[in-house]
Amino acid sequence: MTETRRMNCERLRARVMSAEDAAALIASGSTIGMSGFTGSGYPKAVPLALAARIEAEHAAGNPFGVRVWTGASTGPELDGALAKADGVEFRLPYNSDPVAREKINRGEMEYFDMHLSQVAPMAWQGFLGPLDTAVVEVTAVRPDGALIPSSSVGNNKTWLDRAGQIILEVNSWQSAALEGMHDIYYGTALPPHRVPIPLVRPDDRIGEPCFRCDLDKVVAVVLTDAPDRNLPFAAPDAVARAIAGHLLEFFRHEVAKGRLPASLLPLQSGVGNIANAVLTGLLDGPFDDMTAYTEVIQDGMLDLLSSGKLRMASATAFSLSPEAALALNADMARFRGKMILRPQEISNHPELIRRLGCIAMNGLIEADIYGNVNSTHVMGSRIQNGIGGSGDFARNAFVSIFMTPSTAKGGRISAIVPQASHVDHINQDVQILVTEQGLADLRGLSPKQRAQTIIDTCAHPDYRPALADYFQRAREKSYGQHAPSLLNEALSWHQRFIETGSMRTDGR
Ligand code: 0RQ
Repeated sequence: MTETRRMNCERLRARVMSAEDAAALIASGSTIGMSGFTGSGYPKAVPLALAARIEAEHAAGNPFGVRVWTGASTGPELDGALAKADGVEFRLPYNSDPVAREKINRGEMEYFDMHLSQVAPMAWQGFLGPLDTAVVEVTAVRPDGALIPSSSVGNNKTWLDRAGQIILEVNSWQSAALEGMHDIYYGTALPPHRVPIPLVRPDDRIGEPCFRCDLDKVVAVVLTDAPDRNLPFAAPDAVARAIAGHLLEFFRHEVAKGRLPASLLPLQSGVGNIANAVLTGLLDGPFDDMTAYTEVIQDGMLDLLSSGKLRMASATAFSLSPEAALALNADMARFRGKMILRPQEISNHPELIRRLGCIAMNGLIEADIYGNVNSTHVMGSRIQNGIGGSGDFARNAFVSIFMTPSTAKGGRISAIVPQASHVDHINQDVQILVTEQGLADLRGLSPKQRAQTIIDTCAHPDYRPALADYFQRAREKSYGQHAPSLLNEALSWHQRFIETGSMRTDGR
């Protein structure tokens, strides 16, 4: 049941309307900045109503499409519904919806995959064009019109400030106890007026608990009561546990060497099951009083907060399984003092990541023997999700870790390849590479040393001989000897999968 008591602003009461009426205020061809980040805090009613409207317009023979900007991934009611309706002409900055992914890979939707820290600055710099409408989910509207943010902050501050008109969804499913958890920083400016961001510890609060909002721009308020639709995490399997084990051993080693403090440094953990498994592994590790300065708070991070091992977590959104989201909602008041949600330009800010010395841990699709990482494009051309925040963190971290199972697709593909078919993270930004086979510390190694270490430590034993053979021949025949490569052969390694469905050479 929707709660009108979440909408406390007298001035906006006259703007309360149905999602259908609100969607009717969006023109074809317009650019919409929507809330939403990794399945949290996205609008749930207006995008569905807009999708229905688009379908009706198409059925009547009228073209209708919109350009959609968000924080990151959203949910089926937004990306899924709009993609199904063939309503999205252009999308940025991150997508993990399967329907939208298909459209993008069929060439039916344009997609600008970008660093998440750069979305708000680029919007302000005017590089992305005008923003017509903001559609933003909030937890409540205060009497003075200030907006209490929802389960993600993302780019909402920027959308509210930049958009010509604003549509609010006030979602009473979100816990009222979210009030006070957010820290919205209004001190960013464009060059040459930029100043240092006054954040020196992950738990520093430098902003305000609410979004400011020009009430004259609010054209509609839609009341909803709908859950965030996050995906469940798989229980850590043997591969995930082995990766977590190697990482814990590495952290112990670095603490013993005096290169990391006993409470480690602020953790950043990427998306997916492996990242979540590593957090779960830290529950049993010897590290206490840890902090997180990251993008998303996953189930594993909540468990660490509950156990007391993690003192606090700063992020821009929750990325929880449905069960964990319900449990958190029921217990939000207990967690509120231990979590801060910030705009993504702050959660992912290079200046802050470098200053705090984050430990970045991200997944990958493939890494080559020199440590270049492909996070986004299967076989170099098919987008999976996007670079997300992995580049913001990898380039600026105290130590940049990438982790992956050593094979994909039931062992038919090696995650370690002679030459990455697409590069998101250059080898200079990849310091530690870890698979279930082992952990390669690449810091201070030349390309040839890196190649030997990665083949020996990270590659699956089934693929080691082929990689070692390639590396040997590359050293004999390469044009240059700094990072030996045989260009035709490196590419045919991938071609083999496309032609036979397997990278294996033994026919299995
Ligand atoms: O395909 O779904 O068809 O089975 O890729 O792979 O194993 O489920 O891995 O969920 O950990 O995601 C890099 C995609 C890994 C993720 C990536 C296929 C595999 C499967 C997914 P199916 P898994 P994960 C901050 C951090 C970029 C954004 C980022 C990601 C599918 O980590 O999106 O880091 N990273 N953000 O079968 C062919 C290979 C493959 C392969 C995997 N070598 N060849 N297919 N797959 N490896 C957070 C944010 O920014 C929001």
